[in-house]
Amino acid sequence: SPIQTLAEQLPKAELHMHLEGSLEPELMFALARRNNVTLPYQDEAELRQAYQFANLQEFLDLYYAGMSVLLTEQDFYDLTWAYLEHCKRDNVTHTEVFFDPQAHVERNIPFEVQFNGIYRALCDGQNKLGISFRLILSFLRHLSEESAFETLELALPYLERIDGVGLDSSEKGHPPEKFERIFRRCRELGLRVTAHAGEEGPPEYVWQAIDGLQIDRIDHGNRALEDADLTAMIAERGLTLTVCPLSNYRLCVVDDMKKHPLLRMLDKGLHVTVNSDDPAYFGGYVNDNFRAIIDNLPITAEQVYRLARNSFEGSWLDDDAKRNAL
Ligand code: ES4
Ligand code: ZN
Repeated sequence: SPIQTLAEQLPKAELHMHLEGSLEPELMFALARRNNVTLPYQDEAELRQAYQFANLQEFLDLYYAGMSVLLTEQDFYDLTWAYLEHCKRDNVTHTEVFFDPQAHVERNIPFEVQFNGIYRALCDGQNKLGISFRLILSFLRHLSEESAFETLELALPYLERIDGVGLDSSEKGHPPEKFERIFRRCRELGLRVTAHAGEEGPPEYVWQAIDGLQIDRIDHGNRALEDADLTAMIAERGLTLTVCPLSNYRLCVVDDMKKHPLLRMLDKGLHVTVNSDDPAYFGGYVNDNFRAIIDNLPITAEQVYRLARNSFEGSWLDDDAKRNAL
């Protein structure tokens, strides 16, 4: 359709993508062979069969298991490079990616190994593909505050090359207030801050992320819609929401793509963007997410433009780069 072509061809920024969630089954098996890691699946097809999730935790269990093949700097490079090639295809010209260092440090992969592979690929993406980037260190909220502080300590030598921090993993039972001190410290260090909030957790967690963590952006934010005062405040402040349509569908945050709240969010004046979250697990990259929306919601060309513009405006590019982006 013309509107799908428009969405595909517009330059876009992606603001919510977990690098470990871009590990496609083919690369997972290739790295397993390269590293002599045994996967509990016969082949790629059997692994894909397992990607049926009733909630966030069922996904996270497979997401952490899948990472077991990532051992060397080259593995992290290959993972990141494969994602950047998808960006190129989708005309994603700027990307702000998360990585989960604690998930690898726990497996005895040094921070330096992870960082060097990821960062070298991102620089190659900038130089060879023209894709600008920001790198976001995400803390795992199911782990302790102490573990987050230890991780920040490991990251200190790299902070010139890390733009912000995030908060991800199991939301229920791990409210943002658990991380107020580490987020304050990160802000004092000059880092940008964002957090997953209101994906499965209640509106109260979105309030806490905004007031307690002082976030610059909200990852997901779907359940903010349950609280009219909260919704109005987010619109008033112009906070960007990084919405992930296919993720929402595959994790049963919405039970039908035709009921996805994206257009309602736009109508309420929220600064919404479209993102892939964990593209290898949820059925696709940025353009696939636009297609899911366009095929299921009565979206207009103006709204597609708005989403693309929001993606750059909500990014952590400087004002000059934002103006030149679209
Ligand atoms: C995630 Cl979809 C989602 N939610 C929370 N944490 C995550 N880590 C990777 N994907
Ligand atoms: Zn996410």
